[in-house]
Amino acid sequence: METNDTPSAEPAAHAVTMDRMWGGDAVGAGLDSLTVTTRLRALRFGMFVHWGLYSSLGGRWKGKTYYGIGEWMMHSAMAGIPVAEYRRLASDFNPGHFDASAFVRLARSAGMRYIIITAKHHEGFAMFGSKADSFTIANSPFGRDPMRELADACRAAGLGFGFYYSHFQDWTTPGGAGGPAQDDHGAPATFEHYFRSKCLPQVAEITTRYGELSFVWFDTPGAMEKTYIDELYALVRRNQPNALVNSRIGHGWGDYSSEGDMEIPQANVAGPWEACDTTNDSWSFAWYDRNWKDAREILIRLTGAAARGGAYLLNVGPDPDGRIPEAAAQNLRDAGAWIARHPQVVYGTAPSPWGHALPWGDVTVSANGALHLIVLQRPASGQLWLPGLRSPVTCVHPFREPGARLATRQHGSWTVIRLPPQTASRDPEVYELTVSGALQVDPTPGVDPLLPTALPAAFAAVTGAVPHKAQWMEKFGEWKHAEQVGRWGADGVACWTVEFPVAGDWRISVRCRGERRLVWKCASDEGDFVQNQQGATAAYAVMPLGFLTIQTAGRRTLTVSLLDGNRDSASLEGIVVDKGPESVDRDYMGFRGVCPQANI
Ligand code: FHN
Repeated sequence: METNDTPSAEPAAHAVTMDRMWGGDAVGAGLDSLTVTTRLRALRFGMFVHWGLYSSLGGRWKGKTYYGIGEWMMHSAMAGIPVAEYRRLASDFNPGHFDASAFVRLARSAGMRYIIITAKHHEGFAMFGSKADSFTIANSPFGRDPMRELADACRAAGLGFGFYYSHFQDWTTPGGAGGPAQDDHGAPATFEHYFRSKCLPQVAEITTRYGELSFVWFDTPGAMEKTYIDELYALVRRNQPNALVNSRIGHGWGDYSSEGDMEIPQANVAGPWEACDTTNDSWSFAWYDRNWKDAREILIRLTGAAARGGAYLLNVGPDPDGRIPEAAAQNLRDAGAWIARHPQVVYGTAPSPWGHALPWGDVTVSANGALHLIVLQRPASGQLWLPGLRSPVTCVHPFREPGARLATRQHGSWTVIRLPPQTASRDPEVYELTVSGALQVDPTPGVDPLLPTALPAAFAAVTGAVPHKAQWMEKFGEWKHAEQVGRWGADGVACWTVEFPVAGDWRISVRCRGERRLVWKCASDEGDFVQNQQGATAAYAVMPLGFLTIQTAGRRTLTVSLLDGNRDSASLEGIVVDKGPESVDRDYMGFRGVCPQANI
């Protein structure tokens, strides 16, 4: 993995490298896709645990703090710890406060239905005793088999259980990717040798010793040849006929796809998939990292994943004593309390028929066809504008008060719902809406009259410029993703088809980055346009262009072009449409792959 601190609109080398490292997200060969989708949606929320020797370092080596994902401490991109010195850490590894039942209790109270833990990460240290290698927890002062303790505790509590295993990268084993190029006798080390002597035997160990597994989670297949992956997948399938294998095994194998790290997609994703995410900014424990996602953010991201059709695997990093940091635990418990009050909104639901988040929140669908409107940002007026619902509404009520029917009215193609008075709680509100007959929705994005509406680049028709997912790190290994349009030709345009509920003046802002100054123009299909010059920096920011007059409500197109500025640096992540000062937040984001309001 390469670092790149400079965001660029270009398909940066490191991003290409990382896509290759992740092995792509297409799965073509594996268990039946529909069955896997149903299983993942029923589970929906899982606990990821990054725990290894690196946890004892916690982001610090020889008194110096290294910022970034802590499990990479050994790597030259972080502290660059020599192999022999790193291996010696095992003789002090003693996370004596590890308590598997506490992990399981936390997962359950968070509403998580499965746990996946690192059996071996890129450092090469096995968190289980292994006949294939001596660099294991069995040879540490700790001496216990925490994998067995956790597997047993999960089974007793009815949670799914699975292992993460780094099959390609192994930095301390000769022949492993990133590992020593010579063996202990000075002979050249081959990947073939590492694969046969360590990877395969260890995967055999974890898939035969711990009972039935729900998951085997591989990571960063990188340049591994297909024959190795074929063999590995076959081994897992033989030993664990029902375990789900993620797409990061590589070469299109796997039963479901893993999205990029820390990424909730903006549009519904077909087929079975899972997002993996962090509770702070690092997967493993980092002493300084208190940038916790609070319960609300966790719920926004979880419901965002559910509304896009996927599962959400949220990580915790045990501290040097083997305990999950209390701040993360408390946020998880708080999120779990909300989930316990709204289980039908989360588990087993189908994705939003709109295919994307709405300006005020998101939608999941129950098996009986009821819509759950998850309100993350309540309009001050208490009116919720729902675009494009074509089926007649039979009833809308607060999720937990079936008897309290809410008034609705129709405004063109919009259904307007009068919400009950606001409570003091910041928790997402949920309303259940039922329709008569089959559910029919026009997914065309609607411009909300009361809230800023983000129109992400991912939903634009683009010509003369290049739509591309930019990926970059802010701290080492902390990935950011942006569906954006770059490489703007002189004739380049990004065009959105949208529904305007009312005529009038609408402010148009661009969310962009680039160098120096950029001149953007936004035109409507009615002929009005607004253009303006704005400063651009390396970070995405929302820049207002001005007010555009929409003469006739209804279906309109908005077309954005770049009139002047450095065309190679210009990157457009989308536009924001709002009514002006009453609904303005200049820092309005809306493009982070979660609900637009997440960052207001
Ligand atoms: O390199 C690893 C990283 O340490 C972490 O395990 C994440 C989790 O998805 N996977 C790899 C990077 O994508």
